[in-house]
Amino acid sequence: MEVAETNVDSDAFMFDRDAETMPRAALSELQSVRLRQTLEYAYANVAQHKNKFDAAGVKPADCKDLADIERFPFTEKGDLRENYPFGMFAVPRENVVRVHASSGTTGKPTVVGYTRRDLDTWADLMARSLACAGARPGDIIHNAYGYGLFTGGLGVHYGAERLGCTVVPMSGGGTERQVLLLKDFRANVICATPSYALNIAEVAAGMGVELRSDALRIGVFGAEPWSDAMRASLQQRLGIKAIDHYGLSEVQGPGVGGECDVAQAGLHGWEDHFLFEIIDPKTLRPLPAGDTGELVITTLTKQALPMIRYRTRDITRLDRSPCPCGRSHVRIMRVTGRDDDMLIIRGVNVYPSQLEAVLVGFPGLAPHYQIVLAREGALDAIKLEVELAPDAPADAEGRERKAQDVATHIKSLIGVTCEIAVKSPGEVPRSEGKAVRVRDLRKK
Ligand code: DLL
Repeated sequence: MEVAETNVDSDAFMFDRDAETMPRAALSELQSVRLRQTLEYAYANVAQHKNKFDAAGVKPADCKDLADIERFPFTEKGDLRENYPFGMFAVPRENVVRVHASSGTTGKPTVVGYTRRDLDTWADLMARSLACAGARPGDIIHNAYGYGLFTGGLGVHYGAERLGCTVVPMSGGGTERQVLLLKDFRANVICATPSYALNIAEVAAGMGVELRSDALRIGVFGAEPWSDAMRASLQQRLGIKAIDHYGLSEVQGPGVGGECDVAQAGLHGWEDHFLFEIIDPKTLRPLPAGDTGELVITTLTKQALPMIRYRTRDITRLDRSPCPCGRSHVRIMRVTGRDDDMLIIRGVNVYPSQLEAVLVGFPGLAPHYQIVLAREGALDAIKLEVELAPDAPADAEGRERKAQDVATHIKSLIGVTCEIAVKSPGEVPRSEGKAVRVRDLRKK
């Protein structure tokens, strides 16, 4: 009986109504109270925050309303590195019941920690995000985010359990097995990076397995930038609604913001637990409402690792217009990339996801690509490796034509001139987690 009851597709599971539809004024009031508490808590318990507040000449009591946040100093990845591994925890290490870490391409990893209450909040927010994406209690959730130090696997896992779903804890890799279990278990929801989901779809096609079914409805994709072209491709190949999902380990992991299945247009950032700002990454000043810039996040309820004005480096804008789903929380628009991922190709600023928007769905090309940076003499050279679709003409003439065609489109749509290398099917590396979009061969 119980199962039947929790399976009912009722509104009760779609919203944590009180929290998700809270009127704006009440939400701002809640944020003000929690912000003030967080500033006081961080100042009293984390030496790094205290020292930075003191150096900037501000005290927690100077925060009278939300706009005063701009008087407080930023926190950056470097602060975590300097205090490696546990130096920014606001609670005794014994009260930290879990750590995660990001590998970090250079230097030491960044380590993050959670108290029991932090894990509880995380599971709640992840469950909220999954429900917002259209998942329901009783659904089978195939979780192909990596388990381990990466926050994706365990973060999604506990949220799915909290929602009352059946979790299949796959992690990344073993792609043929992923295909078999997706099919045999009749998963309703697939969670993965978009690039890995594409890999799974392609391997399924190669195995002759049809993943589109009346069971599989939703993909919850995030942890890397992706384009609307990629969304269209995933929706078509898997027969699902592809929903964007955002988070980062320094402020929690997944569950910071999630798209709704109603609008599929921007990620509802959970403002009862986070304060979102957009700054100009050069002047570090807040930008006018709606402008595009760097997302900065302050945690409002974290115990183990409160974060004050964390500079995410993610480039986006905030949309406060009402969403047709009825949720009152701000929408973080699609993150196009990180300011440190921006390429400067012959003087033009380009994010890999802009190139992706041209390449995915391009006639005769498979949706895989890599950008190779090399040094030619004193100049940086950029080569774009694209891959032929299995049925496209693969002779020298066909490749040359395709290269010219791609170069022309990129020039006219993005305004940059790129050298194009046309690879054979399967030659561009596939992802099992976060895709490596840029291969940097330049000598340091
Ligand atoms: O990637 C957490 C996560 C797991 C998010 C599963 C979504 C799903 P980190 O490894 O710390 O945490 O990487 C965070 O990934 O600052 C962005 O640059 C990027 N990112 C995450 N989600 C998106 C997204 C997890 N939906 C960094 N779109 C962030 C674009 C994203 N970029």
